[in-house]
Amino acid sequence: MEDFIRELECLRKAIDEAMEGALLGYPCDVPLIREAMVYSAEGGKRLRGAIVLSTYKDLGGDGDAMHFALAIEMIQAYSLVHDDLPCMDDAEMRRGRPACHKKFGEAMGVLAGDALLTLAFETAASSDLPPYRVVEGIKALAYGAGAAGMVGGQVLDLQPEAIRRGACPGGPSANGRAGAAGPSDSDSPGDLADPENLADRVRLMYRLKTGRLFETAAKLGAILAGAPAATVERAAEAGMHFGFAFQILDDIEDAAQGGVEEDKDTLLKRISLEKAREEAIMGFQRCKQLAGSGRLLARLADHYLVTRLGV
Ligand code: GRG
Repeated sequence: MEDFIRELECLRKAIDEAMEGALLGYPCDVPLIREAMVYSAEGGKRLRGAIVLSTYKDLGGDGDAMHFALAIEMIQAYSLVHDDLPCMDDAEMRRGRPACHKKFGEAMGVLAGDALLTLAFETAASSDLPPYRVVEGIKALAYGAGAAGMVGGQVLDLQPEAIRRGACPGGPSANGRAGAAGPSDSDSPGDLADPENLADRVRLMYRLKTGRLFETAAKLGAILAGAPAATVERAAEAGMHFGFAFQILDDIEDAAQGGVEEDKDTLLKRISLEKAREEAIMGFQRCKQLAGSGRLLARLADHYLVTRLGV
């Protein structure tokens, strides 16, 4: 466990340094937007970037995948900045300090998020890795961050009432793209009087909102290393299971601190704390199996199982 923590810390530091260099070195004549971007990109655990780098190395990559680690962390930072806005989650604090819009104002929060999102793609496109892999990587990044991924999940998250009433279309199905992290991948709302269908709505939301970016991280490492399609798929599936379990764990910890808002749909509310905990455990365990022992993603899953779920 010690070695793993050290390795994770090493990757975090490398990503932090590269991020600072990328943002401070970016040719931009407007100091305020740079300041808001630097502020928003600081302080994360860099889990997604670390998964890109370690998967790339584990699968035989012998170049530098840092541009993609930065890109996914820029997307992560943008998503948190926008998620904190008053029109979304309306959160005051992020990463232990005032959220971007609290420090710089709401308009700057929108713009800092926009600038981080666009810079992510410019950064990925500047990678020195083989161009066809870079293009595939950029496609994977866009897919994971957009309507079929994080943005779609955020829409479901914002519409719990509509989902309950059946007014919201089922949303994009994760079917076949990443493997089911929950029991059903249906993209039809089904009978919304049935609690299991409501639970499936939440599972879909978790897969898209949180699972998809972890899926993308592992997938990117594999694509950039030139792994065969089946290996890319397996890495993606491991990442999806990790992200799904990670989101449930976050909900469990929020609930323990009394931090769950009334109008937020969570798996805990739909199927009970104990059953949700079981799904988180299954998700991390499945991730371990798929990622393979010794891999950073498997050790990360193990770390959460042991330290946060007491398994
Ligand atoms: C605004 C398009 C858009 C999307 C936002 C993922 C998301 C979608 C919002 C985050 C909401 C949230 C706090 C979910 C809980 C689980 C989670 C993804 C936490 C943040 O990830 P960490 O813990 O964060 O890896 P750091 O700060 O370490 O990067």
